[in-house]
Amino acid sequence: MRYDVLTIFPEMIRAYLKEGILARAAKRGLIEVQVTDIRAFAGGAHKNTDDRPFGGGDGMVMKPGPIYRALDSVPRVEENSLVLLLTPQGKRFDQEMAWELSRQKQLILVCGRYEGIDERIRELCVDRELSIGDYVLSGGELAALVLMDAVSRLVPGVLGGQNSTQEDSFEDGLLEYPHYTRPRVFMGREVPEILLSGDHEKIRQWRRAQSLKRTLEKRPDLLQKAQLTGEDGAILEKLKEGAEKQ
Ligand code: 6GU
Repeated sequence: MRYDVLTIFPEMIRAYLKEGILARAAKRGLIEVQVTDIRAFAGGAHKNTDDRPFGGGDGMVMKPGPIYRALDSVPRVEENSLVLLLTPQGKRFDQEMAWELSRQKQLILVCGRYEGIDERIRELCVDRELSIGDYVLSGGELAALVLMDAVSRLVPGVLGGQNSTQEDSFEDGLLEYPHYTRPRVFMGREVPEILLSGDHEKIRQWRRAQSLKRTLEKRPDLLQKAQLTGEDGAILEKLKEGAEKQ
């Protein structure tokens, strides 16, 4: 996977990629991140990348020229490599979209700043607009990093264990079960007995039930879309009965 990130704050992107899973993935050649400084494509003595809005009003708008030329400078791995604009107006990014994007060879991410970017860039150059949630960030940089993180961990080989993504929250539409490591007793609190039993089938059942319980308690909205088995349904019924009795 190759990412090209267009931004007026290249160091914001580079800083996050210096450490952690993404840094390791880049070192191993599983992902490549090229950061393009939009300002390098701005004209004039001041290299302005923004200007006042036609029609008046507060705030500044990112000029189309620098972004257009920056996009033009990005080598396309495929003829139809996706150009994504990060904006709160975009479609909400989720795990399903992360999987879909992880199958691309190249993602070109345009980080908007200020009040927005000139509409003609959206019309001429952008394939899709994405948002990471219903709140306003000062720019698309954090959103681009969120997207690259979520997508990269789905690229084959980026995570150590092959199964590590399958058990993640949201992969089957449920939240993850609780995790424990040593010591067996911490501040007087013991690790659930069953996890020490060595009975893998029992452990699997306990974890599944915990996932269902947590999802019911914390994110009942997720249960509508979750992939549930008959066994899951029975567990949920019991959990709901228990809740009614209390
Ligand atoms: Cl992608 N950009 C900005 N500026 N704010 C956001 C966002 C993106 N997603 C949520 N809020």
